[in-house]
Amino acid sequence: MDTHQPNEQRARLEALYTEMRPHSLYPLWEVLHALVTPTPATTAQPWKWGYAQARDYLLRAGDMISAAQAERRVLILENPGLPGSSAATNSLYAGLQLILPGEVAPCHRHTQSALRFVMEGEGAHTAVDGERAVMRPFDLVLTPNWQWHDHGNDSAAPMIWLDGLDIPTVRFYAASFAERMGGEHPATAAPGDTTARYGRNLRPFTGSSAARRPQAQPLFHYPYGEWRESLDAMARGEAPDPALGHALEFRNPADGGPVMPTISAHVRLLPAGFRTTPRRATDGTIFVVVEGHGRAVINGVAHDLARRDLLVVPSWAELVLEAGSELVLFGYSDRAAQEKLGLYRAA
Ligand code: 1HN
Repeated sequence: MDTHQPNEQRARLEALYTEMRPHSLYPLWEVLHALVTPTPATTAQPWKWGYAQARDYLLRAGDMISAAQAERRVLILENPGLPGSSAATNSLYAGLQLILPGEVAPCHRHTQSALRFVMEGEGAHTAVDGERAVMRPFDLVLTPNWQWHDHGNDSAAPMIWLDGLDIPTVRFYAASFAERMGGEHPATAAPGDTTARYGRNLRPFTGSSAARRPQAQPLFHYPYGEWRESLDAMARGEAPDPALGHALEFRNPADGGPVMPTISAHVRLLPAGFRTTPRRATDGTIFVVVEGHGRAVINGVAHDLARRDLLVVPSWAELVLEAGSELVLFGYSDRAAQEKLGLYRAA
């Protein structure tokens, strides 16, 4: 509103506000510009978590509390600009989960959609509705909305992965439901069965992907070996996109769209020495450095990137990526949801 008001008008308005407040009534004209901003406004901050430090705290927690006791032994990567929210961006959550040899993270399901991106370790598994995905470094594994899931580590080493969930989104809609089964889901299919049926541009001749898994999200394991090879082929075949480098999105084979209704995931490769042009997008993004080193310059502030570091780039922050060596990144965001809602923009 026009802030040049006579003192007398101001005093009368303030008196009116004071009278209305107990009745839960407020003047829009005092807040309109803060509600409807010309460009995205968020208190979320750009932030980088060094992997070595986070890993050290996580392993220390591993000495103090079991996976069974904790239900999930996870360190939340909370955005310093969203304190108390357990959120990395306005809509998404990120955490680092540790599962030690012999442990089981008990079976449960919830309306939050989740992805796992393996940081280290090999041979532990996530079971989705009783089908195991045996996980290797930098594999992507999905546990879509309302699917039973448990984790176990039959290997001899600790296993750590990044959890990405749409917890703040589900909280926004007040649509959280959860159920606990405990223990491990009884086996329903051999490990790799879904990948064999849906992961190679095939599908069963009869039936639909929804018959296999609700909401037509059959595939839940995207191995590193496969996506890395695709990225490499792309990098050999053409010049990088100036703003993105070489980028590939993970897709749901049932509809060709993003991997889950609320979360999109992608990988990108920047050749050594490559520097992107500045780019902004409305989808705040959480990145993992899979290979190489370099820098992310976010709103003009540089963050050094080393292998396995984690980075959050909030909505509409200007991002420039610089590859010191060949740089490979994994990223996830709420682009999937924003596109459905007609909100997504990039510039
Ligand atoms: C969850 O189910 C997992 O299944 C990890 O591993 C982290 C954070 C909040 C709510 C549910 C998991 C989670 C979670």
